[in-house]
Amino acid sequence: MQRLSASTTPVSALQHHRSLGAPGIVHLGLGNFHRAHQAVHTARALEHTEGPWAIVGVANSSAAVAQAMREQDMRYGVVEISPERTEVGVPAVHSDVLVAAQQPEAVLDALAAQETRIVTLTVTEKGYSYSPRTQRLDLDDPGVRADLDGGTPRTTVGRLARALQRRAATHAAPVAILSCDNLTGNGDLTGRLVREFAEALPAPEREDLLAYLRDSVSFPNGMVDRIVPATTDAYRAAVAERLGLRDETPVPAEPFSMWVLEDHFAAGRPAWEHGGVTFTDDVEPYELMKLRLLNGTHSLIAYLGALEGCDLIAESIARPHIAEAARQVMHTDYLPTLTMPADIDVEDYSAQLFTRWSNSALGHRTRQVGSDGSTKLAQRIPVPAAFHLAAGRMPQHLALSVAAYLRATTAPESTEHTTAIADPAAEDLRAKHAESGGTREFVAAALRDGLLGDELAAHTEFQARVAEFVDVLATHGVAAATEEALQA
Ligand code: CS2
Repeated sequence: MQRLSASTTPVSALQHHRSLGAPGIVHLGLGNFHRAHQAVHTARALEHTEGPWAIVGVANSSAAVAQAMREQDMRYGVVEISPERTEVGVPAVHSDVLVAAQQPEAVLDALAAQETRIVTLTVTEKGYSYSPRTQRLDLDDPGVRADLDGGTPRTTVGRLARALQRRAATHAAPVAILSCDNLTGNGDLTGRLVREFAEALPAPEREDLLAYLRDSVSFPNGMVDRIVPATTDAYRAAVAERLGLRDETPVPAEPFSMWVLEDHFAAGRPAWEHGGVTFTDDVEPYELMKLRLLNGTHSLIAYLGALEGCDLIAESIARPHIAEAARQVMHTDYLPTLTMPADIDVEDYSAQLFTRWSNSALGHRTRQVGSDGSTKLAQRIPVPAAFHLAAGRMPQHLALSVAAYLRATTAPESTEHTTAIADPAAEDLRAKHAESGGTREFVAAALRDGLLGDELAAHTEFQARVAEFVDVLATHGVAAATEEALQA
C-alpha cells in the first residue's frame, strides 16, 4: 500500500488546499491533541484566509511521530469517529517538525525567529514546572534550576524564557504565547511563570527580559476541548480503508471540537474565527465550565471505571451507578460553583457530555484520563470543594473522586486498568500508604504536601470523608461507594 504523502493525499480528504505560508507558529508538544485540535482549526482558518501561519511542530522527546510526519511530507490523517460514522481528514498545516530532546538549539532558533509570531503549547499540566501548592514556578525543580544556571534549556518555561531573551536581544519583534493546556487561567499562569523565571535571573538579564515581556509579549487565555485518544492500529487500519494509504501516525478524535480564545495576539494571528474558534473578552466561564464539568467528571468516571475493570470511558459511563455518580458530581458539586457562559445552555451542554463520553467507537481509555491525577486533580477539585466546605456542605462526589484516585493509585493491583495508570506521584503516595497506620492517616499524609492545595490539606472533615470512601472502595467496591455517596 502506498504511503500517505503530499502527492498521494486525496483532494477529498485534504483540509487545507492552499500553499503553506511562512512558519508563523511554533508549537511545543506535538502530541495527538495538538494534531487533532489546533492543527485542524488552523487548517480551516487558512482555507478561508491565507497567511504566514504554517506550524513548526516540536515533539518533546518522542521522535516517532516527528519521524513519521517527515516521511509523509508532514501529512497525517485525523480519524474522526463516532458510532455513526468515520471520516478521515488531512490537515496540511505543518511546515516542519523538530524533536526538542535531540535538537534543542534548533528549537530555540525556531522560537526566537523573527517570523515566529505565535508560540502555542500543549505540554500537559505537568509540563509547566509549577508547584500546585503555591501556583508559582517551582524553583526547587532540578530542571528549572539547571535552566536558570544557563546552558541549553530543558524545561518548557526555561525554553520560552531563553528564547524570549534571544528575541529581545536580536530583533525585539512581538510574539504571543498561547497555552492550550487544561489549566485555569492558562495564559495568565504561563505569563506568570515566565516572569518568575525572568525575576530569578541576574540583574541586567532580568531587567531586559522583563521589559521585553512587558512591552512585546502577550499571553492570551484559552479553553480547548476535543477528546483525543492515543493512536492504535485500529486507526491506521481506518486510514488504510478510507484513503487506501498507509499512515504511520494518524490521530483519532471525536467529532466535537471547541476552542475559545481571548483576542490578545501581540503579532497577529490566523483568521481562526473562520476556523471554528470563538473569541471572547472573558474566557474564564468557558474554561471553568470545561475544566469542572468535563475534566472533573471525566476523572471520576475514569477512576471508578478502572477500579471496576473497565478499559474504556464509554464502558464505564454505560454502568448505571457510575453514570449516576457522574451526574451527581456535575450537578450537585460542580455546577453550583460555575457561572455558565451566556451562550451555553447547561442542560444541552451536560447532555452533550454524556453523549461524548458514551462514544463507544472512539476507544478512549480509562488509563489515559486517569494518568497524572496528581497534576490534573489540582486543577479540577480543590476550588469547588472549598466552595462547598465554606458553606458547611460536604461535596460527597468530590470526596469520592479523590478517594477513587487514591485507591486506584495505591492499589494498582486492583485491575489491569488501574495497573496501567501512570502518575509521577504514584511512588510517593504508595510509600505514604505503606507507612501510615490507617486510612485517615494516609489521606492526611497524601494531602499534606499540597497535592490538592493548602485548603484541603487542612480540612480534617473532608479528609475523613475521603478516607471513608477509600475504605468502602477497598472493602465493598465501586457500586457500594457510589451508593453511599448518593445516600449521604
Ligand atoms: C481528560 C482530557 O485526560 C484527561 O484528563 O479529561 O484529556 C479531556 O479528554 C480533554 O480535555 C477534552 O478536551
